[in-house]
Amino acid sequence: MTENSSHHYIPYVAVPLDPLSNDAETLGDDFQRYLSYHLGRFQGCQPVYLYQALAYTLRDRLMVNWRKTWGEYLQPGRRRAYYMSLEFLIGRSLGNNLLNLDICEPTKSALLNYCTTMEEVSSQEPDAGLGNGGLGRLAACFMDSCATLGLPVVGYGIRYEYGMFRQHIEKGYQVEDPDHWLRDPNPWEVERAEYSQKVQFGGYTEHFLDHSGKQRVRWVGTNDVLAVPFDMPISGYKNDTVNTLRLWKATATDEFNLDEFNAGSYTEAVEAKNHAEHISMVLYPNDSSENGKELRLRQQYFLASASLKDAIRLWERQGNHDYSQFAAEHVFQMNDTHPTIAVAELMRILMDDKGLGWEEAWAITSNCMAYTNHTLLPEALERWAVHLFAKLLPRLLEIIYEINARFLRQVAMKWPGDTERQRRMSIIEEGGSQQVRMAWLAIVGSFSVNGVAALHSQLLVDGLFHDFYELWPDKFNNKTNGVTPRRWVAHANPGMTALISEHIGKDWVRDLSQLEKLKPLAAPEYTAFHAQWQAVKYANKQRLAALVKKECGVDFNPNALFDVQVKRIHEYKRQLLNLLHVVHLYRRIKLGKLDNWADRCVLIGGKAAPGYAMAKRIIKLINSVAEVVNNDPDVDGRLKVAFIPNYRVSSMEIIAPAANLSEQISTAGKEASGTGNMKFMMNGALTIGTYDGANIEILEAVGEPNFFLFGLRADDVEELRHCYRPWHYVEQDEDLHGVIELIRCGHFNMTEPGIFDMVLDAILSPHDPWMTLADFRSYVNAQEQVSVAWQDQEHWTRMSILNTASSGFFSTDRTMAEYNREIWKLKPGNGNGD
Ligand code: HBZ
Repeated sequence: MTENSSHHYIPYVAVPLDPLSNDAETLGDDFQRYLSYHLGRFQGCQPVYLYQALAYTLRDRLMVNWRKTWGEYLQPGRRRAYYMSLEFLIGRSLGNNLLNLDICEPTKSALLNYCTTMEEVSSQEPDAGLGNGGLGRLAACFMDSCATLGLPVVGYGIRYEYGMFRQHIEKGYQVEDPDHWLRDPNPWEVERAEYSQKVQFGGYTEHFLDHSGKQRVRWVGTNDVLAVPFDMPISGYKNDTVNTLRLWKATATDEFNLDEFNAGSYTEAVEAKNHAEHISMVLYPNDSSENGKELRLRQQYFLASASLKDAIRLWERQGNHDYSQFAAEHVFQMNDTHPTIAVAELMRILMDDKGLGWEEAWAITSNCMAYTNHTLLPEALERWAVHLFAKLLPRLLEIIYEINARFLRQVAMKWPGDTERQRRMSIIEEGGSQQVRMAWLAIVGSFSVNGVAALHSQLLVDGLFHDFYELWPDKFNNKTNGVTPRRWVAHANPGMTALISEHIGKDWVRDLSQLEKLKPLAAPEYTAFHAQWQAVKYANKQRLAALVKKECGVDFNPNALFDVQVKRIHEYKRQLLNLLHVVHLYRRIKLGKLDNWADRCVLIGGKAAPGYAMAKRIIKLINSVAEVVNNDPDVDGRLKVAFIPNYRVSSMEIIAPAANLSEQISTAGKEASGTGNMKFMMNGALTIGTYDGANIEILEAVGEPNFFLFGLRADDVEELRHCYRPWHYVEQDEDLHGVIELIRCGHFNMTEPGIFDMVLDAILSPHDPWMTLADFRSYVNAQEQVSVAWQDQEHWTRMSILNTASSGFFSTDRTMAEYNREIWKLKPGNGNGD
């Protein structure tokens, strides 16, 4: 059903919605009503229904403000931003909404009658795993902060039926299981079929003269798919604001089916429905390389097209038709290149559907698109084969060619005769088979291009984007990432939250810079505060230890140093370097070299892309080392190693508050920003890290004495590349030699000989782009400083407090305020962003 289809609207007098009471009794009544009248559960039921009943009870409490917030944002002339992202890694919503609505306490007491706990109920909620890693989680944190700041920002994404795969470990190997997270109804979403949009694929174009003699184009003979929006409420923190995340589900259009029905092909018609629904069936699980699959391009265009049409619908519904005002009232922030086909799609809509000329359409498009880059890795830069475009999106390809032709004329004017530069800057890459360079399309079509940490943004303009920077220096800017302190501190770490609030008040949750006020409390004389700080961390470690026991069967002693690396498994993130250190510690135990020893529990977690063989083998190596170390009687509890399966948002909520040491050890210049580093810092972990991504800004904020820095810098890495000789390090370093030999001789894979040769070969190759062995010595030395520092618990605690106290900058409230000040320029609503 589309808005202008034959289904008509029934006007009715909107009933004023009264806010619902939030006392324990009313909450309990509503909860009970949902349980029995809506879900049909009477005496005794599985806890999942308690979760659902509670979620509906909370959703009711968001409705009044949801409606009010929409109303405010839809006022005529009000400028809005749309965050377009193929990924929103939301995790669970229950705990977060309870916090934001400020009804944790009455809800807890309402649940008392049901012989259950809040933990049990909230653990029933499946993670909304609609993302791979940092990029998707960042989008979710951004949504939270925009709501809290009252910024009129709508998120547009895809409602994948299957989110990020679930990982389990069999005999040490990763096994992927489908994540059918929507098997049970999702109580948070509201389907709005009346706002469905049609998205075209395939077909061909016809050029014709319209009645006024103007050249026009129509795209015909297409297979259309219907995009149906499902809205999720995004609550602001105690500010009566509820923003919207609109996720599109693909279904077959009625028209599509109708032809088939008429031809008597009932089953084919149903098949067509199936085919259409494939578009939103599954999230692609690659976090750093493109697979070039047609379905992925379909997803990208599906999102871009449906979202732009929806934004235009909203605007026209307010009575707007004068497109000269469109750019003044809209900004589309593109999360990486994934949705950048939006540049060409907006051109198409403005010209073909709205009848605007090229110049006018281009002025609008290039003034309302903005692009965020999240990676410098060449294998992650999206390119699409021209032939695929020609088949799937013929009209879009024509437009991209025209954008490119006009752009290259501009390049030729600025640098006459520089054909090499034209070749480099062309949106169409020539060569064996032509490719569309999506990042170039994004840059050419946007008024703002940003990186996600200071170093990353600098490297972009010095390297990859240099030609474009020379042409348009003012387009490029930095927006250092952040994380939301609501989920990552107030919700995940209630013990620390209460302790902080007791000393500096509660306002820090919405103004994280206030954590600075903790700094004086790090002074040696505040021993009672330090003891409380330690006690909170200890309790969090007990909670994590219980999880590790349950998931991995490994005993973690909460008195030991908890040394944690959780993130996607990738060679550039160097889980291998961590592992070489673990093996080094193991050898030290075996050799009796126990000077400055600190007992450690090393926790590693993360998913490997299913097609990334090396990453999968690294997981196997971690598990194999863990098996040997944990079962060797000589180790005697001094060292424990565990790989936590199925690492996801909800596991991080247990892990971050319990970490003592945060491993951020990527090859310098390769991690665009990192955001896990910020979650750990806020929760009082110390960082061991390279001079990379946002680590640099973390180091500057907390000061060198409170950070364990090691390794090559980005420019060292590039210099060394020409003359990298990994064997040189092995020969010069007895410890490294011993570690490599211990792995090589099969100590960790007695029953599966040779399986780790590929891993060793990779790090021993002079072409190893990640230069793991170059940083080994410096890393081991930094780890020794960690162990020494850990011996002095009082000093460690002071450093831990200083890390939390210095983490204010890394709130996405700050990040969003910067996007708004420098890119979006929106007027905040009734949040606290005024
Ligand atoms: O984005 C990450 C960066 O690696 C990390 O450094 C940064 O902090 C974070 C937020 O800015 N990038 C990703 O997470 N990228 C992906 O997940 C991805 C997903 C699909 C792709 C390519 C990359 O096709």
